[in-house]
Amino acid sequence: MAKTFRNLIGGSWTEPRNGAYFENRNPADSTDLIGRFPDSGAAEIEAAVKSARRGFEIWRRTPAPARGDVLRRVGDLLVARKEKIADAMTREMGKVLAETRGDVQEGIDTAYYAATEGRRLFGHVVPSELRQKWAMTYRRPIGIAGLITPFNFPLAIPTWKMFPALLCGNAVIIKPSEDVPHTTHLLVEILLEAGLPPEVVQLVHGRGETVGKALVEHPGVPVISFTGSTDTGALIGETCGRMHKRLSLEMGGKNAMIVMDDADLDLALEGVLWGAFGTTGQRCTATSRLIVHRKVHDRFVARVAEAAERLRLGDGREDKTDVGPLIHESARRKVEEYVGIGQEEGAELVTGGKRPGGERLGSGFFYKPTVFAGVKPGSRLEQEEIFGPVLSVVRVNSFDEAVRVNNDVRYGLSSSIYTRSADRAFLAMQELDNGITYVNAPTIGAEAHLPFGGVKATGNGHREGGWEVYEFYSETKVCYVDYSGRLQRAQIDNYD
Ligand code: UN1
Repeated sequence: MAKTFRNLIGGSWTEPRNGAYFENRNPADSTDLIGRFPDSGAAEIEAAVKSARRGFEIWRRTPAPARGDVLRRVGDLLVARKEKIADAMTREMGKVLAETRGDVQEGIDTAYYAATEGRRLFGHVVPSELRQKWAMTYRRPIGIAGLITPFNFPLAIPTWKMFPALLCGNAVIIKPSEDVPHTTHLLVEILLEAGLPPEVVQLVHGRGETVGKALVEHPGVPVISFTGSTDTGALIGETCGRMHKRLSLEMGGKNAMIVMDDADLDLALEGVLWGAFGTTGQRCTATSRLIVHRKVHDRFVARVAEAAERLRLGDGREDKTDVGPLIHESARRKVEEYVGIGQEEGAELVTGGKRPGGERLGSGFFYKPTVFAGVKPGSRLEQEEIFGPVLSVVRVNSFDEAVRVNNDVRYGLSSSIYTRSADRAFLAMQELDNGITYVNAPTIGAEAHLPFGGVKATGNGHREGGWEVYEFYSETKVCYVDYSGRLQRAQIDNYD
């Protein structure tokens, strides 16, 4: 019998008031039921906010280094359970074990970074324009942070949001994707074990349209952080704008790798396979477009297609597997729809473009790694996010044209260029209109201690990771202390 899981509200594991549950199944084998999770309603958000308020009053007064100590213990527990969590993550999400181990490692890195930030969280001391007066700033927590996370990085993304929010002294309510509730459950168990006061974290399972919406619309939740689609992000943005909430959005991508005529093609080949088909293409940073210089185009595309055909599909927990399944049937249908669109638009299907045959993969949501060549700039295949194992190749005549094609999409998360020319590499860093540019590496592989995010329809100006995210989860407070014993009027008394 599969286990029935609960929400964490008010420091204890509670059942949803409506008594409703949804099933969580293995995308590599949909007959494998992992568990049943609460299909909560707005009532759970109401209760979670009440509890988080109490948690916040305790936590905001806990010194930041002590908050950091809790996160250090969280990091230690993640290290100890890395293998167990990676296995559970692959079972519920499908990507291969090497990748889910990396996903846990990203959480570990984020925990240890947050732990040390507890002893920094710097403010400034600034000279005052007046005598015997100090001016300074410090960082204050904001209140309750509502966190809505996607399926593709089931551990790393919740940690990107939770750990900095907690380190800054906020209480959190997390609503993970209903496709990967188990991994967040395991993470929240660790937070409690590490000594986080129970009401500081609330875990509410359920659907975006109900629980996510209630969280975003609740007046008691002043901070929202969302990773997911640009359409949903726009809706959340409208609500948060109206309610004056602080909001961080991390949304879609249509990332390109540029391969110039002087590139190391062996290196670029490895890079594009990892960038396009790692996580079955389900990363916001996935290499979805390959922009190739005409001088190397034909031979490079032939090699990509041949190598893509050799990738072995399967259960991510088996050693031989290169590429796991898509997250669910509707994700696979979306991929099929785009393959159809590509063909209608006249792109050339070089490899893939179908479900694998045979019984071995029959009960999972697998799709063959797919490569389209002759993709036209401006076509839907070239412009729209697919979130699956589909690579669109665009042929270009020059560096300038490559840059133009890269930039001419609504998204702007990551980009990559393979070249041996230092001049071109630097020019690319300057001209490519994205939040992240890689030189001689694919569009994926962000590290936890650097800011992460994109421009245009990918984000709203905030960054996760690194040092910048601590600004998002805290408020700057300015303090002036006048020890002159008399009224000193700024802008007036010092210019008599
Ligand atoms: C995402 O796809 O949502 O750079 C995050 C990477 C990972 C994070 C991706 N470290 O691909």
